[in-house]
Amino acid sequence: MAQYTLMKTEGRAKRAKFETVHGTIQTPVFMNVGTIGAIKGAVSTQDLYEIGTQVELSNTYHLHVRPGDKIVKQLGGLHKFMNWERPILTDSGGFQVFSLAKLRKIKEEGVHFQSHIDGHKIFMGPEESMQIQSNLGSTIAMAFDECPSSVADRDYVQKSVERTTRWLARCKKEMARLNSLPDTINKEQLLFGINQGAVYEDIRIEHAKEIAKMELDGYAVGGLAVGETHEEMYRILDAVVPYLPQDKPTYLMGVGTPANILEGVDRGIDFFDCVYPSRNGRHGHVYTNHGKMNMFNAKYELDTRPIEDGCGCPACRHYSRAYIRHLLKAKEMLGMRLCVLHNLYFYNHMMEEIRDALDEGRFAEYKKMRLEGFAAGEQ
Ligand code: PRF
Ligand code: ZN
Repeated sequence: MAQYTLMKTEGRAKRAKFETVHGTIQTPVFMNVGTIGAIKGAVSTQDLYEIGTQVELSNTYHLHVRPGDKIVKQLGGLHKFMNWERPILTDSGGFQVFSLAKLRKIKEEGVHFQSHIDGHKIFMGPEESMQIQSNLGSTIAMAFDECPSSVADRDYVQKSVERTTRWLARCKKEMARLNSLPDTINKEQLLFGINQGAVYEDIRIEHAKEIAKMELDGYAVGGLAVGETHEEMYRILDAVVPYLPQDKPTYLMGVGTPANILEGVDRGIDFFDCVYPSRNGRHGHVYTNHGKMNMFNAKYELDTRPIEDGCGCPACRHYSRAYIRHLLKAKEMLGMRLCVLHNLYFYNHMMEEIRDALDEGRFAEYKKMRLEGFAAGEQ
């Protein structure tokens, strides 16, 4: 069983450690997104060790469709397959089915849909999602949920959330069964529940109270960063996080910008994940202490400085802005790769600074300094 130890608080912000069978996670943490079992942009697991990644995140749905979770199990599980020894969190497939798959039909038993790769019919419910995640052998499995649209009406959201609660009970039961089987890869697999309820505070709070009773290993807030404003997202977090168990990790799914993360930490979130650093990096957009830079910009043509002075990432330690711009313009893969490495390092490093600030009781000051820096704009 995993052990969550709260080491320090500042307001609602938490500084903790989460001990798992694949090692200890220091929180607050930013998980690096490798949907198919690799971070997009030609980033290897050796790179991840070098840039300080603590947790890798992959997706149930994608790995089920290709190469197939049974294949991954035959190869010894996802850790062995991708040669990564630290914790892995797998998302349940719920969200991806809703955002990617074609022709989906939601029923009490689960979701019928078509693969986004070749259109073949797939059914996924709570049990199937748990079975796939068990085959992958991830450290943390996410519950199978429905993420209603941010503009869904109240009646729909209420019914959807009630179904998500019933699905969670089925996930818990199925995981207990799978963890007790002799050939299960990770018999200590953990389960995080997911709070939903769109922008309706009362539905969210009611749901949080329900899932808090279920004694899960951690609690996520899902259904945010799906089109609502940042202010609405912060309002929901202010309302709901206090109802999630304080002695368990909290996870804000799919969030977000560096500023969103600082605000999330301030509201009691331990885990974050987002495609922004890798996706933006692939487009030549890089994060700095003074906002984002577009590396395609002509003003970097003769710029011999690194992306950011003093940055310890592999791109900044060895290459100039001028060279990276040239690579990007020539569509050379190394250009993308260097921007992705810089961005992931930037996020991982910011989390380390956040943890240090919390340790030393100066998070409020750190947050203020960071937000002012980001607002300064492109240099
Ligand atoms: N549910 C699941 N995964 C998710 C989300 C969700 O609501 C989100 C919402 N931002 C991102 N990833 N299962
Ligand atoms: Zn850098």
